[in-house]
Amino acid sequence: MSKNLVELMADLREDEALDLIKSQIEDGTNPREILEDCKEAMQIIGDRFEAGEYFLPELMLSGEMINDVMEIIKPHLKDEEEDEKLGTIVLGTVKGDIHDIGKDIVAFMLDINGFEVYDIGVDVSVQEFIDKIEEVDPDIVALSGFLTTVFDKMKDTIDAIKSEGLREDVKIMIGGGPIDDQIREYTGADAFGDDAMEAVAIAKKWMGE
Ligand code: B12
Repeated sequence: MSKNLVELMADLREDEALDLIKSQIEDGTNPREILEDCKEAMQIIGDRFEAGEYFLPELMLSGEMINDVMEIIKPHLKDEEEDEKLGTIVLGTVKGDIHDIGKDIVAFMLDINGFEVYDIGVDVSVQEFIDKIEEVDPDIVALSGFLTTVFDKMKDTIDAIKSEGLREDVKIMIGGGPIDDQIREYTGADAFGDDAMEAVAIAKKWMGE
Protein backbone atom coordinates (compact mmCIF):
# COMPACT_ATOMS: atom_id res chain seq x y z
CA MET A 1 0.00 0.00 0.00
CA SER A 2 1.55 3.29 -1.11
CA LYS A 3 0.08 6.39 0.49
CA ASN A 4 2.18 8.49 -1.80
CA LEU A 5 0.60 7.05 -4.95
CA VAL A 6 -2.91 7.54 -3.58
CA GLU A 7 -2.10 11.19 -2.84
CA LEU A 8 -0.51 11.85 -6.22
CA MET A 9 -3.48 10.35 -8.04
CA ALA A 10 -6.08 12.02 -5.85
CA ASP A 11 -4.32 15.34 -6.52
CA LEU A 12 -4.37 14.49 -10.26
CA ARG A 13 -0.60 14.78 -10.55
CA GLU A 14 -0.67 12.28 -13.38
CA ASP A 15 2.92 12.47 -14.66
CA GLU A 16 4.36 11.95 -11.20
CA ALA A 17 1.89 9.16 -10.46
CA LEU A 18 2.78 7.35 -13.70
CA ASP A 19 6.50 7.69 -13.00
CA LEU A 20 5.99 6.27 -9.53
CA ILE A 21 3.98 3.34 -10.87
CA LYS A 22 6.68 2.56 -13.43
CA SER A 23 9.34 2.49 -10.74
CA GLN A 24 7.13 0.40 -8.42
CA ILE A 25 6.71 -2.16 -11.19
CA GLU A 26 10.46 -2.20 -11.79
CA ASP A 27 10.96 -2.77 -8.06
CA GLY A 28 8.63 -5.76 -8.15
CA THR A 29 5.56 -4.30 -6.41
CA ASN A 30 2.52 -6.50 -6.98
CA PRO A 31 0.42 -4.74 -9.66
CA ARG A 32 -2.72 -5.66 -7.71
CA GLU A 33 -1.50 -3.49 -4.85
CA ILE A 34 -1.13 -0.64 -7.32
CA LEU A 35 -4.72 -1.23 -8.42
CA GLU A 36 -5.89 -1.04 -4.81
CA ASP A 37 -4.21 2.37 -4.54
CA CYS A 38 -5.93 3.49 -7.74
CA LYS A 39 -9.28 2.46 -6.31
CA GLU A 40 -8.62 4.41 -3.11
CA ALA A 41 -7.58 7.46 -5.11
CA MET A 42 -10.73 7.29 -7.25
CA GLN A 43 -12.80 7.16 -4.09
CA ILE A 44 -11.10 10.34 -2.82
CA ILE A 45 -11.66 12.03 -6.18
CA GLY A 46 -15.37 11.10 -6.00
CA ASP A 47 -15.58 12.48 -2.46
CA ARG A 48 -13.90 15.73 -3.50
CA PHE A 49 -16.37 16.05 -6.38
CA GLU A 50 -19.28 15.58 -4.03
CA ALA A 51 -17.78 18.11 -1.61
CA GLY A 52 -17.54 20.70 -4.40
CA GLU A 53 -13.74 20.72 -4.39
CA TYR A 54 -13.48 19.08 -7.83
CA PHE A 55 -15.62 19.76 -10.88
CA LEU A 56 -16.34 17.98 -14.15
CA PRO A 57 -12.92 18.65 -15.79
CA GLU A 58 -11.15 17.01 -12.82
CA LEU A 59 -13.42 13.98 -13.10
CA MET A 60 -12.76 13.66 -16.82
CA LEU A 61 -9.04 13.95 -16.12
CA SER A 62 -9.29 11.18 -13.52
CA GLY A 63 -10.87 8.91 -16.14
CA GLU A 64 -8.00 9.53 -18.55
CA MET A 65 -5.47 9.01 -15.78
CA ILE A 66 -6.90 5.63 -14.82
CA ASN A 67 -6.76 4.53 -18.47
CA ASP A 68 -3.10 5.53 -18.66
CA VAL A 69 -2.36 3.68 -15.43
CA MET A 70 -4.01 0.57 -16.80
CA GLU A 71 -2.00 0.73 -20.01
CA ILE A 72 1.13 0.49 -17.87
CA ILE A 73 0.12 -2.26 -15.47
CA LYS A 74 -2.04 -4.44 -17.71
CA PRO A 75 0.87 -6.36 -19.29
CA HIS A 76 2.18 -7.16 -15.80
CA LEU A 77 -1.11 -8.58 -14.60
CA LYS A 78 -1.55 -11.05 -17.43
CA ASP A 79 -1.30 -14.69 -16.52
CA GLU A 80 1.92 -16.22 -17.78
CA GLU A 81 0.25 -18.64 -20.11
CA GLU A 82 -2.30 -17.29 -22.58
CA ASP A 83 -4.56 -20.25 -21.99
CA GLU A 84 -8.15 -20.88 -22.96
CA LYS A 85 -10.67 -18.26 -21.94
CA LEU A 86 -12.88 -19.08 -18.95
CA GLY A 87 -15.95 -17.64 -20.62
CA THR A 88 -17.35 -14.86 -22.77
CA ILE A 89 -18.90 -11.72 -21.38
CA VAL A 90 -20.83 -8.88 -22.99
CA LEU A 91 -20.50 -5.76 -20.84
CA GLY A 92 -21.90 -2.26 -21.21
CA THR A 93 -23.29 0.76 -19.37
CA VAL A 94 -27.02 0.96 -20.03
CA LYS A 95 -28.88 3.59 -22.06
CA GLY A 96 -28.97 7.05 -20.50
CA ASP A 97 -25.78 6.58 -18.50
CA ILE A 98 -22.30 7.60 -19.62
CA HIS A 99 -20.29 6.67 -16.51
CA ASP A 100 -17.52 4.41 -17.72
CA ILE A 101 -14.69 4.48 -15.17
CA GLY A 102 -16.19 1.70 -13.03
CA LYS A 103 -17.19 -0.34 -16.08
CA ASP A 104 -13.71 -0.02 -17.57
CA ILE A 105 -12.19 -1.36 -14.36
CA VAL A 106 -14.64 -4.27 -14.40
CA ALA A 107 -13.74 -4.99 -18.05
CA PHE A 108 -10.07 -4.81 -17.26
CA MET A 109 -10.28 -7.12 -14.22
CA LEU A 110 -12.42 -9.68 -16.06
CA ASP A 111 -10.01 -9.58 -18.97
CA ILE A 112 -6.88 -10.14 -16.91
CA ASN A 113 -8.64 -12.92 -15.01
CA GLY A 114 -9.12 -14.93 -18.16
CA PHE A 115 -12.46 -13.88 -19.66
CA GLU A 116 -13.16 -12.81 -23.22
CA VAL A 117 -14.81 -9.42 -22.68
CA TYR A 118 -16.83 -7.59 -25.30
CA ASP A 119 -17.09 -4.09 -23.83
CA ILE A 120 -19.75 -2.35 -25.90
CA GLY A 121 -19.35 1.02 -24.22
CA VAL A 122 -21.71 3.45 -22.54
CA ASP A 123 -25.25 4.63 -23.26
CA VAL A 124 -25.92 1.22 -24.80
CA SER A 125 -29.46 0.71 -26.10
CA VAL A 126 -31.49 -2.43 -25.44
CA GLN A 127 -31.20 -3.33 -29.13
CA GLU A 128 -27.41 -2.95 -29.10
CA PHE A 129 -27.21 -5.41 -26.19
CA ILE A 130 -29.47 -7.87 -28.01
CA ASP A 131 -27.47 -7.55 -31.25
CA LYS A 132 -24.18 -8.19 -29.47
CA ILE A 133 -25.57 -11.17 -27.54
CA GLU A 134 -26.84 -12.70 -30.79
CA GLU A 135 -23.49 -12.03 -32.45
CA VAL A 136 -21.08 -13.46 -29.85
CA ASP A 137 -23.29 -15.88 -27.85
CA PRO A 138 -21.83 -14.96 -24.44
CA ASP A 139 -22.02 -16.97 -21.21
CA ILE A 140 -22.57 -13.82 -19.18
CA VAL A 141 -24.10 -10.39 -19.70
CA ALA A 142 -22.90 -7.63 -17.35
CA LEU A 143 -24.79 -4.34 -17.07
CA SER A 144 -23.30 -1.27 -15.46
CA GLY A 145 -25.21 1.80 -14.28
CA PHE A 146 -24.48 4.65 -11.87
CA LEU A 147 -27.71 6.63 -12.00
CA THR A 148 -30.88 5.73 -10.14
CA THR A 149 -32.71 6.86 -13.28
CA VAL A 150 -31.34 3.92 -15.29
CA PHE A 151 -32.71 1.06 -13.17
CA ASP A 152 -35.66 0.86 -15.56
CA LYS A 153 -33.28 0.62 -18.52
CA MET A 154 -31.53 -2.30 -16.83
CA LYS A 155 -34.90 -3.97 -16.37
CA ASP A 156 -35.91 -3.21 -19.98
CA THR A 157 -32.64 -4.74 -21.19
CA ILE A 158 -33.16 -7.91 -19.16
CA ASP A 159 -36.84 -8.11 -20.19
CA ALA A 160 -35.77 -7.84 -23.84
CA ILE A 161 -33.19 -10.60 -23.36
CA LYS A 162 -36.09 -12.74 -22.07
CA SER A 163 -38.52 -11.83 -24.83
CA GLU A 164 -35.89 -12.52 -27.49
CA GLY A 165 -35.59 -16.05 -26.08
CA LEU A 166 -31.97 -15.54 -24.96
CA ARG A 167 -32.44 -15.54 -21.18
CA GLU A 168 -31.86 -19.28 -20.68
CA ASP A 169 -28.50 -19.03 -22.42
CA VAL A 170 -26.94 -16.31 -20.27
CA LYS A 171 -26.30 -15.41 -16.67
CA ILE A 172 -26.79 -11.72 -15.95
CA MET A 173 -24.98 -9.58 -13.39
CA ILE A 174 -25.42 -5.90 -12.67
CA GLY A 175 -23.33 -3.34 -10.82
CA GLY A 176 -22.44 0.31 -10.45
CA GLY A 177 -22.78 2.97 -7.76
CA PRO A 178 -26.26 2.52 -6.27
CA ILE A 179 -26.93 -1.10 -7.22
CA ASP A 180 -27.99 -3.45 -4.42
CA ASP A 181 -29.95 -6.66 -4.02
CA GLN A 182 -33.29 -4.87 -4.19
CA ILE A 183 -32.36 -3.49 -7.62
CA ARG A 184 -31.13 -6.92 -8.67
CA GLU A 185 -34.53 -8.35 -7.80
CA TYR A 186 -36.37 -5.49 -9.53
CA THR A 187 -34.40 -5.85 -12.75
CA GLY A 188 -34.45 -9.66 -12.81
CA ALA A 189 -30.65 -10.05 -12.83
CA ASP A 190 -29.06 -13.17 -11.36
CA ALA A 191 -26.48 -11.32 -9.25
CA PHE A 192 -25.08 -7.91 -8.41
CA GLY A 193 -21.56 -6.92 -7.45
CA ASP A 194 -20.09 -3.97 -5.56
CA ASP A 195 -16.77 -3.89 -7.30
CA ALA A 196 -14.64 -5.38 -10.04
CA MET A 197 -13.28 -8.15 -7.85
CA GLU A 198 -16.81 -9.25 -7.08
CA ALA A 199 -17.60 -9.23 -10.77
CA VAL A 200 -14.67 -11.59 -11.29
CA ALA A 201 -15.71 -13.82 -8.36
CA ILE A 202 -19.29 -14.09 -9.63
CA ALA A 203 -18.18 -14.81 -13.19
CA LYS A 204 -15.72 -17.48 -12.03
CA LYS A 205 -18.37 -19.11 -9.87
CA TRP A 206 -20.79 -19.24 -12.79
CA MET A 207 -18.15 -20.78 -15.02
CA GLY A 208 -17.51 -23.47 -12.41
CA GLU A 209 -14.09 -22.19 -11.42
C1 B12 B 1 -16.95 10.45 -12.22
C2 B12 B 1 -18.41 10.80 -12.13
C3 B12 B 1 -19.01 11.37 -13.26
C4 B12 B 1 -18.25 11.61 -14.56
C5 B12 B 1 -18.16 10.28 -15.32
C6 B12 B 1 -16.86 10.17 -16.08
C7 B12 B 1 -16.71 8.82 -16.67
N1 B12 B 1 -15.97 8.79 -17.76
O1 B12 B 1 -17.22 7.81 -16.18
C8 B12 B 1 -19.15 12.65 -15.28
C9 B12 B 1 -18.62 14.01 -14.94
C10 B12 B 1 -19.28 12.54 -16.80
C11 B12 B 1 -20.48 12.42 -14.56
C12 B12 B 1 -21.69 12.84 -15.09
C13 B12 B 1 -22.89 12.75 -14.38
N2 B12 B 1 -23.07 12.32 -13.15
CO1 B12 B 1 -21.68 11.42 -12.16
N3 B12 B 1 -20.46 10.85 -10.91
C14 B12 B 1 -19.16 10.56 -10.95
C15 B12 B 1 -18.62 10.13 -9.56
C16 B12 B 1 -17.94 11.32 -8.91
C17 B12 B 1 -17.66 8.97 -9.55
C18 B12 B 1 -18.16 7.71 -10.27
C19 B12 B 1 -16.97 6.84 -10.58
O2 B12 B 1 -16.57 6.68 -11.74
N4 B12 B 1 -16.36 6.31 -9.55
C20 B12 B 1 -15.16 5.49 -9.67
C21 B12 B 1 -15.51 4.00 -9.73
C22 B12 B 1 -14.23 3.21 -9.99
O3 B12 B 1 -16.02 3.67 -8.47
P1 B12 B 1 -16.93 2.43 -8.10
O4 B12 B 1 -18.36 2.76 -8.13
O5 B12 B 1 -16.39 1.90 -6.81
O6 B12 B 1 -16.69 1.34 -9.24
C23 B12 B 1 -16.95 -0.03 -9.00
C24 B12 B 1 -18.44 -0.40 -9.01
O7 B12 B 1 -19.22 0.58 -9.53
C25 B12 B 1 -18.45 -1.72 -9.77
N5 B12 B 1 -19.18 -1.79 -11.03
C26 B12 B 1 -19.35 -0.88 -12.00
N6 B12 B 1 -20.03 -1.42 -13.03
C27 B12 B 1 -20.25 -2.70 -12.71
C28 B12 B 1 -20.90 -3.71 -13.43
C29 B12 B 1 -21.00 -4.99 -12.85
C30 B12 B 1 -21.69 -6.04 -13.60
C31 B12 B 1 -20.47 -5.24 -11.56
C32 B12 B 1 -20.61 -6.56 -10.93
C33 B12 B 1 -19.80 -4.22 -10.86
C34 B12 B 1 -19.72 -2.97 -11.44
O8 B12 B 1 -17.09 -2.02 -10.08
C35 B12 B 1 -16.37 -0.80 -10.16
C36 B12 B 1 -14.88 -1.05 -10.06
O9 B12 B 1 -14.51 -1.68 -8.86
C37 B12 B 1 -19.95 9.73 -8.83
C38 B12 B 1 -19.94 9.91 -7.31
C39 B12 B 1 -19.34 8.72 -6.60
N7 B12 B 1 -18.63 9.00 -5.56
O10 B12 B 1 -19.54 7.57 -7.00
C40 B12 B 1 -20.95 10.65 -9.52
C41 B12 B 1 -22.47 10.23 -9.66
C42 B12 B 1 -22.52 8.73 -10.00
N8 B12 B 1 -22.94 11.04 -10.77
C43 B12 B 1 -24.11 11.49 -10.54
C44 B12 B 1 -24.81 12.34 -11.42
C45 B12 B 1 -26.15 12.87 -10.91
C46 B12 B 1 -24.30 12.67 -12.67
C47 B12 B 1 -24.96 13.57 -13.72
C48 B12 B 1 -26.48 13.38 -13.91
C49 B12 B 1 -24.60 15.02 -13.34
C50 B12 B 1 -25.23 16.09 -14.19
N9 B12 B 1 -26.14 16.79 -13.57
O11 B12 B 1 -24.91 16.21 -15.35
C51 B12 B 1 -24.18 13.21 -14.98
C52 B12 B 1 -24.87 12.04 -15.73
C53 B12 B 1 -24.37 11.85 -17.10
C54 B12 B 1 -24.98 10.58 -17.65
N10 B12 B 1 -25.98 10.68 -18.48
O12 B12 B 1 -24.51 9.51 -17.31
C55 B12 B 1 -24.67 11.00 -9.22
C56 B12 B 1 -25.71 9.91 -9.39
C57 B12 B 1 -26.85 10.08 -8.42
C58 B12 B 1 -27.86 9.00 -8.58
N11 B12 B 1 -28.03 8.26 -7.52
O13 B12 B 1 -28.46 8.82 -9.60
C59 B12 B 1 -23.37 10.61 -8.44
C60 B12 B 1 -23.59 9.49 -7.41
C61 B12 B 1 -22.86 11.91 -7.75
C62 B12 B 1 -23.81 12.41 -6.67
N12 B12 B 1 -23.59 12.05 -5.42
O14 B12 B 1 -24.75 13.11 -6.96
N13 B12 B 1 -20.31 11.81 -13.40
